[in-house]
Amino acid sequence: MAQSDVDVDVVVVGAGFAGMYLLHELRKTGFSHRVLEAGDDVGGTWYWNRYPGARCDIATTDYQYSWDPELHEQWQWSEKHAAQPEILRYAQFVAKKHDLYSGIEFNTRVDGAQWNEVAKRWSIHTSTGETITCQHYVMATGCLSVPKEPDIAGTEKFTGNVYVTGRWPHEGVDFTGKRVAVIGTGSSGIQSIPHIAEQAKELVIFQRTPNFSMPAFNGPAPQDRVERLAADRVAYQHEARYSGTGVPLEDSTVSALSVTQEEAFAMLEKAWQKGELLSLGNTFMDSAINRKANDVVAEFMRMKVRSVVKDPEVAELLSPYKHGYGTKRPCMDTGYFETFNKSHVRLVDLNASPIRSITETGIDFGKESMEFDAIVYATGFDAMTGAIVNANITGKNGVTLKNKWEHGPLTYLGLTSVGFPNLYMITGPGSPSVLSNMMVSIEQHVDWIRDTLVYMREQGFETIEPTPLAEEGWRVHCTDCADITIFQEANSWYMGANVPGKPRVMFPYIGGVGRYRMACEEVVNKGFLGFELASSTKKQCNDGLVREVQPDVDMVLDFISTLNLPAMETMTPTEARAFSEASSAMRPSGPEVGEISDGVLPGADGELQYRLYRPATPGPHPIAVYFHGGGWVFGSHTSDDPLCRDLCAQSNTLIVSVNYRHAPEAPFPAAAEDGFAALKWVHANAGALGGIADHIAVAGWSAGGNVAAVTAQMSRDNGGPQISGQLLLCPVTDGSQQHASHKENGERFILTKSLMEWFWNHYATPEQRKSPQASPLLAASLAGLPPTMLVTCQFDPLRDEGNAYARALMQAGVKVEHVEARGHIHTSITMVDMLPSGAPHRREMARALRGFFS
Ligand code: N01
Repeated sequence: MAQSDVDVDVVVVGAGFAGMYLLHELRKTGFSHRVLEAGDDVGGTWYWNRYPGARCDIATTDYQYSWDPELHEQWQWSEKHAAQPEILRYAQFVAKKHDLYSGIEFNTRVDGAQWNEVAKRWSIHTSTGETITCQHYVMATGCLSVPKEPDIAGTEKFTGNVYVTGRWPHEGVDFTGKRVAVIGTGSSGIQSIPHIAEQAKELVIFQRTPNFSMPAFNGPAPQDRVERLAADRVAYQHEARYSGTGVPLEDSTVSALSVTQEEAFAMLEKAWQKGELLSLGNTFMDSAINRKANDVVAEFMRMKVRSVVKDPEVAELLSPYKHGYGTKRPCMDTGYFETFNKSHVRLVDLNASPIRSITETGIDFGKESMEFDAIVYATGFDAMTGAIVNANITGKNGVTLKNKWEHGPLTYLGLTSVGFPNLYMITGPGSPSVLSNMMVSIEQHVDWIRDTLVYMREQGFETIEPTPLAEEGWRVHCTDCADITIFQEANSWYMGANVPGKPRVMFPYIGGVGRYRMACEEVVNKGFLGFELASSTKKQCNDGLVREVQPDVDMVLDFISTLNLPAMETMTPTEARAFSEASSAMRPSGPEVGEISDGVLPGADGELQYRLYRPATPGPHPIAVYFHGGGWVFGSHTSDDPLCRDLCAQSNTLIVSVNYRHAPEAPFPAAAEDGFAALKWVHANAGALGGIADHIAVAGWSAGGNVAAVTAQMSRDNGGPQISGQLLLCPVTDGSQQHASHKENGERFILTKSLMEWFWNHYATPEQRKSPQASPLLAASLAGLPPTMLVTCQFDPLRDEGNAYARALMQAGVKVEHVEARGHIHTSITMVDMLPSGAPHRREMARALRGFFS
């Protein structure tokens, strides 16, 4: 270890809002510390970003500290969206009030840090030549603090004035009478361009990607927020902390696809008039997850551009088409689009006329060369990871964070990383950070770090480090969250796409501030789940995963739990049927298919209704005889309508959904016998139905999966009809209900252990359940059954009996494709157009169905 000049409990890098608050908390809790800051004042991002027009996009009611209630009385904001000088003054005011200046070393950079595994301490090397050792090392370096190197040829040649928005001269810049080029139209460009245009003689804006921007309508803070805050500050802040973005907003429950464009635009206009960054994205529940829903918002925004910009060609160039609204950080402006109506302002579309080179005197682009007195680079940042990996951090076994993160940042909770004990990142990658009100996220991280340090001190632990399992689980969860959105379609800095060579992953956590906070709380409440805490004499490690259920499924479960619905097993079958029908009526209908028609077919004991879903393509088509879910007690030929449509549309298969008889009126073996009767009838009438008789499969979900599996066995045992495959989604296969998943997943996941018991009690006696026609897993032999696609869900009570059936089929020589749907529950894959995470599995099911007939 390098010779240490001083040893402290904690070293903090950065004196922005995160470092300042942490310093305050370290003093309060009595940890020795050093706080190092590269700049010569507090303020972080607001210290560096002094370009004209720089403002915060989050309203001042929300973008302020909550930890010192006196501040709210002592500091009055002048505007709804404060400008950079005022925010910097606020930071200075807080620093003076709490005597923070005395605890910060300015003009001090950190050159590198190494973990010493023997001493269990970090060695920090500073630009002042000092080496500090410490137990805990905190990077409070901000998410957008390292400007991106301009990746444009010839930048070094220009002899005029060069400015970078993120490193603006403190004394300001006067562009009066100057020919100015601005490269970049993100938030920094969009905010600064109107101001530069006011002074410059000539202004040329080089745009690679147009951005969505709305006017800030700056003025006094919004009255409704001011009043809510004044009425009950604590409640307001609590709401912010558990909200989606760190700003109290009611989540929309309206789908953009459920209203006409006129209605949608009226709703968006209302949001627009508010002049709040999050209002437009929050108008519809699905604009972040559904491309078509997003298009509604995007078109509204383009309409707004057209209404301001007089030249239609320029308006078109300023209108984003290639990325969805919100998938790149949307902007707030004051007069941005109006600027393009000025005669001395020109827009250059870099897609049509790329920059060939910066020259000594200007810029060569397309077929032109232009001379400039100044070039402004508003080209963005090496976001989220730049400041951390550039700090030369070396953890255990000489591994650097830069190397470890070569293919994307790996963190647990965005706070810590395996191999780097006692290293903490405030608003690091994998935390909501830039997708949230930073003040709320900063405070949460500082509180978490403070409480963890106090806990370790009280318990006598020297080190804390996440486990590989927990870190990988968090990576998977972050990816799951991103996968259900359309964010990954955009070449945004959220995805690392703005920096050449940076891995393309979603850097911030997109699951929401409140859900993230609950995950952090859960980790702590479960004895630091996924962390190893250790000292020379003891160790504590409750290894595990904090978020395993798919994020959209989790949201639905949370929503359902707020409804306090009665348990179905407390109802009579008639009540349960009515309840089930009423719930189904609220679902999205599923995709269009060629034709839907209803009919009747002869069952084992009387007529059965069926619904036929025909693909839009010319027939004849292969056929799947489908059996619905509902525990043999409820459901019908129409109750799995969205799933049947989806299967039909995606697999190009004719689906015949059969309404078999239900228990308790028609108990075992009625459903099984009806299943087999329906199969025989469909086979005999395949041609008339528009299908192909020797291309028939059976399919079903839940109890319907049971009926399908039993039907396949009956056709094998009774000389046909020959079937090409069976598609079983979460099937009931074993009436013993002794599998571990019944207990493990017996509560909270919609299908409960007790509901499953209720179903069985209505359908079959304990003795009858031993029959393979009730429990297909118990068949003497499974040999000779058709190729099978079997899907089981991780959080389904029926998971293990489905898994057992898949294994048994394989052992019997049946060709089986078994999908174990991670993070899913019994019902989630059937929830078409509601739960995006189920879509890939439905695609797999449709592919398998097609495959049965090839
Ligand atoms: O950076 P950006 P920013 N040739 O990356 C273009 C926060 N912020 O500094 O989109 C030509 O968004 C690039 O084009 P493209 C906020 O979170 C907040 O403006 O990559 N052009 C883009 O147009 C924000 O999102 C506030 O195709 C090049 C622009 O430069 C984040 O900081 C204020 C190029 C960069 O936009 C970053 O904003 C300001 C090249 N080689 C910032 N390279 C407030 O709260 C890049 N571009 C108000």
